[in-house]
Amino acid sequence: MNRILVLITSCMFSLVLISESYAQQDAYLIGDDIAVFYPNNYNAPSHTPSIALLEEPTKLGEIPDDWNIDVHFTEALGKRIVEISTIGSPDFYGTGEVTGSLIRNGTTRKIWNRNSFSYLKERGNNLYQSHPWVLGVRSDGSAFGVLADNIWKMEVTLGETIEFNSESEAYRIIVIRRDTPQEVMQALGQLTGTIELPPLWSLGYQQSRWSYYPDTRVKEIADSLRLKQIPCDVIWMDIHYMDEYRVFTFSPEHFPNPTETNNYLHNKGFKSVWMIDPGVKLDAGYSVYDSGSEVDAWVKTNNGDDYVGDVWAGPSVFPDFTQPKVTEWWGDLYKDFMATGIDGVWNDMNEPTIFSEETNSMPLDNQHKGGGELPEGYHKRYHNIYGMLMAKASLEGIKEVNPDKRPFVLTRSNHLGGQRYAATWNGDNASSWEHLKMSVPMSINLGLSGQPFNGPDIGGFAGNATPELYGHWIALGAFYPFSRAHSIRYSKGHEPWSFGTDIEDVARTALQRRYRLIPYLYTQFYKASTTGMPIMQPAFFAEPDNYDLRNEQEAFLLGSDLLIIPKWAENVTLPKGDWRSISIVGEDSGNDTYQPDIRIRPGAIIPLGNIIQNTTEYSLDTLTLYISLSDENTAEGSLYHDAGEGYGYSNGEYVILNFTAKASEKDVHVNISSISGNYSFQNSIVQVKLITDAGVFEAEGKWTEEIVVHTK
Ligand code: MIG
Repeated sequence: MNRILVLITSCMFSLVLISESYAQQDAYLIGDDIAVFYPNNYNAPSHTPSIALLEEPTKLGEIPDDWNIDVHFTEALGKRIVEISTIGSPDFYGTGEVTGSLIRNGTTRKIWNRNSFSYLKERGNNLYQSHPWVLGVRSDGSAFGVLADNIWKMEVTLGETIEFNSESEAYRIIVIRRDTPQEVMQALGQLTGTIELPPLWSLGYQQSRWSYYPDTRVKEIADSLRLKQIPCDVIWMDIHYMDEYRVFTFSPEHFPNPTETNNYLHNKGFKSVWMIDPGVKLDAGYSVYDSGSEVDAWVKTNNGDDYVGDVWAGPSVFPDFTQPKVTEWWGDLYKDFMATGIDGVWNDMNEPTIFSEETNSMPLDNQHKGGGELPEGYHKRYHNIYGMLMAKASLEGIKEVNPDKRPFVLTRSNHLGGQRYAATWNGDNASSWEHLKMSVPMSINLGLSGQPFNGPDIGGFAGNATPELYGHWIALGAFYPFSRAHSIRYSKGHEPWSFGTDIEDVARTALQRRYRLIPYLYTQFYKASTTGMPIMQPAFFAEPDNYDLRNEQEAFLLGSDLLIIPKWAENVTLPKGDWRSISIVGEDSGNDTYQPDIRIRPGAIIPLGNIIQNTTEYSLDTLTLYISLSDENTAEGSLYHDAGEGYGYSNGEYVILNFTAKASEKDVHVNISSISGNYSFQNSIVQVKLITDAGVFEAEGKWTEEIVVHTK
């Protein structure tokens, strides 16, 4: 009776008023200055368990009196709207994988996973991933984060206020308040999880194209990299390795012996990553189709039939990853697959993309059965997390096959929190200057949305790069957290030698720089995995209260201690202080056409290793410390080190070295101030390079002793 009354009144209301305002049902603290806001018509079963959050929030206290971020729930035209108003005029960031400029103010972004070749759909406002998340930074550098805990299609508009709207049932909002943007990122990491510490090899340079085949071509690429002494860790296998695009199979013609191919790569210090798409060819007699049908694995149409859509393999069916029995079956498929010596998995097309549909994806009334924690629901509800659930199922399968190895999954589609399962790349960009330049704010905003392990296709995917463009792209690409060159089929390949010997030299130098920086880079990955801190950071992280840095989107920070300034940058604003240029492989970036300028933060100590050809050669036997003193004549830095593989680190088999440097009148004294962990490592020499205005001063010593650099 009551319900009918409410229905009638709310119908009348929406007819008369169009917009209806909801009071908050409840709001309370769920962490230190982290609050949750519920609309009064919140219906928990339609939104829980949360997909983005690690755990269901619990009440820890009341909203404090000085709370200054208002959350207002309304409804209009069948959409549930939330307006979040904040004091000051904050700059907005985040919102996931986005085109356009670093600052998101004045934009509307559709939160709906979608294949977008060359970022052409909706003028680039709608890409492969969904992150209902906004970071706000006020003029004084104080910051906040807003998370809409909803997996449905949404829009976020960033104007005077932050406004989310969705056709879903009303959803809750979580707000984080902090003194700095860095602290907001850490809080996001606590709420939604962080990346797992990846295998060291995944930090290396990676070579891909659509596709290297047959297997002899793969070996040729690997041989050329070694012959030409271009550092590289990974070769990628795109869809042509499969038997007529059947996932989990190998082409008898082109890859008759994948184990032998993987062995060949391993013997030369390479790892291999192979693609797996979600679509399974509808083909009785094909073992994956048969075993999936046996567990009734497929997403259903509204009539309850298996849904069939066209992808590479032709008419195909799609696993329903909301069902535990399906993820288990899917995970098991990796057993034989990984047994061939495959090191990592690339999940593509998982928006999901379907060629035969006008929408390019599944009908919204397709049915997912759920099970375990997830309720049954239409595709409309689960669309945005289809890719995330696939990546999770892949990850779990791989971990079960190789419990002692760190997994590596790359996924094209994902959702807020999905950094827990997979790294990502920025989809099908184009070989254009615009896309090279845009890759910087894109990657930064993905990092500011909780996904630090990302990078675009180096060289650009669609179209053909010119030698100049490729040269600039690989020179910069050495500094993306995920550093992989890739290219569309029939295009000019993006191998370092594809554009002549001059550009080959550019690529070699660029990648040598990356490999020398691995001790520093790995330390940043360690921090990302333990704190949620992005790896590629906006320049304003150096000085959150310096308003001039807020839209710096050409130069960026790699970790907190290195500033990377692309050669094509036209208009950079740098943080205050004497960020000095460093040369690390003999390059002279000041006079180089391609290599970005690398600047070291005053007060930082950066650990570097040797130039190596791949991470199997990695060691700390020779360690170099680049030091630049602060105005107080001190510096500090740290280094994380472990076996680079496996889980020994979770049992204390790691070391963290903390370095300090302090100037006396004539000398600078460099020490290891503290060590934690008990991983034992070889080190015969530590070289110190003190970067000053008067030049570079050098010294050598042992890591167990103080090293003194004479400066006079
Ligand atoms: O319809 O597997 O984004 O990296 O090379 C294209 C072929 C399917 C899209 C991916 C791209 C990959 C390509 N895939």
